Amino acid sequence: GGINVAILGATGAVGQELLQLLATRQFPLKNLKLLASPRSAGTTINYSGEELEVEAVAEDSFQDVDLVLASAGSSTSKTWAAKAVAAGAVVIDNSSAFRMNPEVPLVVPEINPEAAAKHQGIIANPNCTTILMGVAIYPLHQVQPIKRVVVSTYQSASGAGARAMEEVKTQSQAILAGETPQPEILPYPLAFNLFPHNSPLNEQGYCEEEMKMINETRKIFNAPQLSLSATCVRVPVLRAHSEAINLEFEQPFAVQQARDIIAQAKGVKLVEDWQANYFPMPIDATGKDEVLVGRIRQDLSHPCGLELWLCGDQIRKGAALNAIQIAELLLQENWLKTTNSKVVV
Ligand code: A2P
Ligand code: 11C
Repeated sequence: GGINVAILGATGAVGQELLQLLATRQFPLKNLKLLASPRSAGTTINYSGEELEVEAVAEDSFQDVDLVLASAGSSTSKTWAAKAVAAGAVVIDNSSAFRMNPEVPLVVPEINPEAAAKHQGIIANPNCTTILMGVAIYPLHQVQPIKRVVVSTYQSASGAGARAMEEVKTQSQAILAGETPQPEILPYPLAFNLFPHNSPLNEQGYCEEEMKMINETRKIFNAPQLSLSATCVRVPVLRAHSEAINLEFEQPFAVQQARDIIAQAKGVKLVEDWQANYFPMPIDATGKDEVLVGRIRQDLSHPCGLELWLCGDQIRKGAALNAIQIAELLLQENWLKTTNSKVVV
């Protein structure tokens, strides 16, 4: 039994997490292929006690591969996803390359598992900040439709990749040693600093990361009219993003009811100790599957508003875990086979 899996971007931050999850979740794996850029070809990665060699992705990489877990950036996905599908594989893609393509399902298993059934070879994994917000607010949205979302993010270095995480550490050490290091991976110094997310800006002044939160949430919730606004900020945290979220409903939403819903919802964990003033923190969310949610309170400025705070492991539920959960869903529902032979893109 088991299926043949290839990880495209195996040497990256998300790729490494995918490997860990495959090893620990009893994933029905027959054969595992590790793919990355030519830079990594020939290096080895330990998987469950076995040294596996990394290969440079190439035309023949997807022969006999059932499932590709891609996390090597959007240009790499654009180059290789269609080739993998043509070779008979299903691709779960972590990049932004196909997310807004109407023919590509954009899936968070806790929210819209049924969307995965209609795939034509590619399923997109949403942006990390979008996934974390989605699993936290969708259970509330199901009870009473959300009218408007205003979110501010505090995004860790991991969202910019393994090298950015390393840069924050070396930069911190250099600054503590009295030096003024030049940033190389990130655009500005992140140690002892923060900056608005540096993805490209549109004419209205929103960056790509903010627009992803807006457009992807609408698609996942199947709520094209939902009003959202976002401000995304990079902070000197290693891994685990935080978000301050303001929700407006049509009618007042009782705080205690919201707490009860969050306490029971899948994929989230209510973390609140009002006496101790203890709420979710990135260090507590790191390495956890659940998105930690707390500080749920009435918005003092609006009778139909709620405020909440969350932290979630960006690499795990924000990326690798969500992708693995999609794969598990495909296996469980027998949706791995492409029902429609048309290849998108
Ligand atoms: P490599 O290590 O060979 O550069 P991160 O998001 O942590 O920066 O990781 C990015 C991942 O994407 C790495 O595994 C990286 O491989 C891979 N990658 C980047 N560019 C390419 C490419 N052109 N072809 C294949 N894999 C790529
Ligand atoms: C960040 N979430 O923290 C971003 C990076 O659309 O998958 C991932 C971009 C994406 O910077």
